[in-house]
Amino acid sequence: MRAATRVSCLAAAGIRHNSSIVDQLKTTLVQKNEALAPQIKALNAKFGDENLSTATVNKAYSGMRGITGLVYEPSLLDSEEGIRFRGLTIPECQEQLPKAPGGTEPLPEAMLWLLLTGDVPTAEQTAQLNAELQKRADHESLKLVQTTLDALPANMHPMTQFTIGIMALQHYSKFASAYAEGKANKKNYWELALEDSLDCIARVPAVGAMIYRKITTGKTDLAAPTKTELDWAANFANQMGFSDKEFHECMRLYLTIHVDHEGGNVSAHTTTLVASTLADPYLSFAAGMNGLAGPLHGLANQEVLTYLFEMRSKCKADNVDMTKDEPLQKALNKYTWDLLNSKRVVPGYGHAVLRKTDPRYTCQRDFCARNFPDDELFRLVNNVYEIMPGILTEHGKTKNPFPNVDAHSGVLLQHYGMKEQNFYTVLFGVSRQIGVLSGVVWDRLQGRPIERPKSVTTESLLKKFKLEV
Ligand code: CMX
Repeated sequence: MRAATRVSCLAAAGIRHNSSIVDQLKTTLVQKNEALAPQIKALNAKFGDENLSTATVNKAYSGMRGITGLVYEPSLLDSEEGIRFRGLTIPECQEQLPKAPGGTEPLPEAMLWLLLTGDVPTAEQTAQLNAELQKRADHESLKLVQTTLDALPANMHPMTQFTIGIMALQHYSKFASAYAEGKANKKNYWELALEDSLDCIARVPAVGAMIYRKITTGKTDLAAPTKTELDWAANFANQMGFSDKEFHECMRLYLTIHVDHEGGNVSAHTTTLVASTLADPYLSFAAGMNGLAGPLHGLANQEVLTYLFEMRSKCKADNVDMTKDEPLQKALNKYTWDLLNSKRVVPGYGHAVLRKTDPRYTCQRDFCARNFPDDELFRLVNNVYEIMPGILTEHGKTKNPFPNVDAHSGVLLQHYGMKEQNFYTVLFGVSRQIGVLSGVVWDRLQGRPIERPKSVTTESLLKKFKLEV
């Protein structure tokens, strides 16, 4: 699509902006899509009937595990080496993506550019994108969010408040209003999706911060105004009331590594599935966040803290010397078997796709080792790591006895004084929007249809295989 045609597409929908960085982003997306389109056409023409995987009866009854049935551009998960964001591993992202002045961790807004375009942005592009997000964050929709959050019960789970907050932002969806006015069409869906996605990514940190303020102070007022010289993650931390520079660096890492985990996980798949109905990005993202709120998915990071605190208080009750590895590991071994024998899962361990220690776990572990090696909770997590793969292997159920991202994130947050563990999944969600909304933009760019896989009943299968039991 030529630039002039592109501009007229959005203007026809009544949306104008004057931002050179958004123009640059859109031009890059158009170019990338134009380069990919003939390859997708060739793939479908030459290999359209090839099998990517087989859907067996067993897989149909097991959460479709092992069925490859989706194309999702922003990231790809390998069961052994973990996630790659547009081809880059986490250490490569840490090395190549622009950082805050004096910092060592990548900036999440740089990750946004990478996931959308497939290119590592320059420091200048990253700074301009941050400025663009700041401009979009200053918006009346946040007043509606605040009024809405103020009306909710103080003890409502933060993830419930989060999805309600996102739904309040939806009232201002450019995609939805252009569609309702008959101004959206196949040519501009992606641009409208991008406009909404940028607005959403700009405003959602304030939604998260209001919720954090509400659960910690009883008021939804933000702790600090946006500072133009600060990046997206540091401003978010400030809005919640955290001004410690080391915590800002921790947030940059946290918000970068939680962005995406390819397309089949519940939050990404739900978001893209709902968006395939041409529901706008807010509706789609809010749906994905309801999935993230499940204890087998994002809520596991909250559950990990409950598990660790349970282990710690049992150790204290039994006078276990927690400074010595051997007695500590012996005690953890016993408590964990009690938990498994009571048919509960060990949160933070296992994964539907990964078969090795999650590199997102490893980079958080490295951050702790660099910044607070003697932290008591960090020691506890390390000791759990020493014994858990052995226990879960002996238990014999889980296909992956190694830790996932959620096994470590709480330790970081606890160390810097963010003690409210039931808030942690909101942080995960603030990050996850960057990946899943990039996926939505690409789905609309590629003109994907509504998703509609086929289901069967057990009765129909019994008939199909002529089985009488
Ligand atoms: N503790 C105890 N049992 C476990 C286990 C764990 N950590 N992980 C898996 N299992 C059990 C499963 O419950 C299942 O048991 P049943 O056969 O009795 O149903 C069996 O092992 C086989 O499961 P699997 O094929 O290895 O794992 P799944 O793909 O079905 O599930 C996951 C993956 C993550 C839901 C699971 O490992 C789990 O429940 N882990 C704990 C929760 C957690 O950490 N979730 C966060 C994942 C990362 C994220 O999405 O944020």
